[in-house]
Amino acid sequence: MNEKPLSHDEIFNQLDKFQAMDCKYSDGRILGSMCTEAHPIAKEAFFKFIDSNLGDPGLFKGTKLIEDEVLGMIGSILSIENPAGHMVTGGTEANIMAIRSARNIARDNNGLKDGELIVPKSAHFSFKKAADMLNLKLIRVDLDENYRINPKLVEENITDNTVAIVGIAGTTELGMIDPIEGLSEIAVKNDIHLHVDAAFGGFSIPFLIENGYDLPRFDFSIEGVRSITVDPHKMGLSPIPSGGILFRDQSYLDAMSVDSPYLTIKNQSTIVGTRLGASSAATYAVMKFLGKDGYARNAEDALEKTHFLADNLKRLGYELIVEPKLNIVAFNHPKLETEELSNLLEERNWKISCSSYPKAIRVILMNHIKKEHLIELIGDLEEISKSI
Ligand code: 0PR
Repeated sequence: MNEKPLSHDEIFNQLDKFQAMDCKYSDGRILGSMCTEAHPIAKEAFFKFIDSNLGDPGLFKGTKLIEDEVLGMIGSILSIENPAGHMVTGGTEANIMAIRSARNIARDNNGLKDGELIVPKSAHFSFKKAADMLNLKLIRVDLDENYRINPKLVEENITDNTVAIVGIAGTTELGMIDPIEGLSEIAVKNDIHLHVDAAFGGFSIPFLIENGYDLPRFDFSIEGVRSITVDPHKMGLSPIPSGGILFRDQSYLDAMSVDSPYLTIKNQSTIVGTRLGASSAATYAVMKFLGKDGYARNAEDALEKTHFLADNLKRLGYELIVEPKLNIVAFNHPKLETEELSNLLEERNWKISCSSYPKAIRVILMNHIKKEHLIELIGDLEEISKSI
């Protein structure tokens, strides 16, 4: 560390050099990110609340009210009036909280020791972390031909040790929506916690359904759903870190609360102690600013770009893994290994992400990818295809 203080300009010159090495969303080259540039009003609100700490909410009563309002607004799009929950750092923390609550309830009510967690093969790796941290055996269930979990296989895997079943509304790799109603029937019959990971789809599916799109429901209107993850820092256009975890009622938070004697509240259920108020303020601002109409438009624009890309890929002879349901397109070229195609695109300066199951190039049509970027991408894909 430097002995003598540096000036503001010196410091920012240094920081600028680092920042120049980063990819920029606005270049339209980042094809595999679920995060995007936050909405300007969300950034403004974020900085306004940069010092507020929801870890000690008695000191930041107004910010705590903002968090509650945000949860209420998210609840209103997920068919629940008074959800319990928290704004957290993202989908990982939200998923860990949901599974921790389910595990604690199974442990406290049934004396459970060797818990098991059932997830679809398509589940995000955050559930591996949850299983590891919570000492649960992870049971990964096979998918159907449309890459969704098969509720029958889930039922076959239930044992006395099952603490929770997970369904996904917008899978990380392909954007598929699991049959949550089917999972709910099984969860209710067996009295098991059903958690829905809507980290990606939570800020698009409800608005698309309301606008007449034929997509399955996944929310609290389904009896067995006890908790839902929704990430404002993905399709919600809020800055990183903004995640959300909603539970059906307060008992799920109580199941994992610990005493926090010297704080202004006497117990705490979040994993993180000191935590941002800024994320809640930012999410509040962008949700109010866009309203349901704004989010519906955002989701529909993303789908429109998705179909534009998918149609052109087919025209050029590329093969889609599956017809997109949300704004993710996964594809291969019939004559190239995924890795070869990925390298050819990387050579042309595209920032590529590949899915693992099945192997494919995966493009997430977030806000920062505009039609003009897609036209350029399609041009490169056409050249590649002609050169083989
Ligand atoms: N659940 C689902 C369905 C997800 O897709 C993700 C992340 C998570 C949970 C975990 O969320 P956090 O990362 O907020 O904890 N999905 C993306 C992924 O891992 C995140 C991402 C975002 C990856 C931007 C790359 C990137 O550039 O693929």
